[in-house]
Amino acid sequence: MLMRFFDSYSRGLIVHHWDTDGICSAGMLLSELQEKEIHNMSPTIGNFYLTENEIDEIKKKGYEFIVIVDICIPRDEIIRIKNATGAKIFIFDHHLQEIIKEVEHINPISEGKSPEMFPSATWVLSQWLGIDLLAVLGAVGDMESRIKENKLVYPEIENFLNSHSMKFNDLLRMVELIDSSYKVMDKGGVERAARFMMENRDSPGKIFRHRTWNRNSARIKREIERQLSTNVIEDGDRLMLDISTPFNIISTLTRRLARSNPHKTVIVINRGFFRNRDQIYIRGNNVQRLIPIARDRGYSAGGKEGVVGVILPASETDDFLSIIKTSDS
Ligand SMILES: [Mn+2]
Repeated sequence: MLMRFFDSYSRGLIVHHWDTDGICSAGMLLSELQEKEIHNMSPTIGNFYLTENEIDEIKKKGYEFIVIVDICIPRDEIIRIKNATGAKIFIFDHHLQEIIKEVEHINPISEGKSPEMFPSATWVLSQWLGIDLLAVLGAVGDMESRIKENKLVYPEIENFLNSHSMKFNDLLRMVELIDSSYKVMDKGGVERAARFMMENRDSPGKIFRHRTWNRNSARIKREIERQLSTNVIEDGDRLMLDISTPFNIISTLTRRLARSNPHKTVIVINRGFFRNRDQIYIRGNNVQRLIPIARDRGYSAGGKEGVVGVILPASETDDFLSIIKTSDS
């Protein structure tokens, strides 16, 4: 076994992100830990923590260890999981977070390595497990076509493509299919995907033909096109898309609009995703300034490279939108 971390344990749980990188990371670990009894789960889609009920369920199962992969759970929550379950906790991640000393925390980015070296959690795992289809898909899932500009990692992806007679577009299509479960909010589908990817890492044809993922992906595409063609409103330098959809497509919609309107600020509001809360995504120049404004108001807000996401009480959405509009600098 390559990963000595788990030698002394026989029963464990993998907790993974719901996107392609998380699913493929879980698939890599499942494959590596095949001789052990391993279960896998995703947090409730949208939550970067485990709920009280989820922790209770885990406690009942009596796992010896828990591996948390590709999901950046705040330190306090990690300690809570550790104390409540009594399990040995391992974290493999590539999101910037201070090292949590009370657990086995493996994160090269937190140790100062460049994000370019580790574009995905699968790439962190590949240090021990090698570069296979799952490792490659994780990197393409998180970076999309921008991975082509990564001079450290892309040559290895090209090697993989050449030796497997595959094209980059094949990888993009697989990512679209694997991501389709969380976009239609199918948590069970996300969890089954990890094992499916482990079993089919050498059969891309089976991935392309996955029935449910193809159906999901067609539904998502239709919904995205429908929203883009009917609901976009121009408002000076801004593009607004105010929608109500149960699908998890707000980041895709925001990115699509920004790509075709690079000089505008794009604001997408989804009022149909959570019961009493709304989602807002904003792309444009200087949008980071909105993060402290949102947090001061008690909202959950975060972002990276010209994009900000906010989750806020539905009753305050219109108020916050007018603040966004008047705080333009
Ligand atoms: Mn990731």
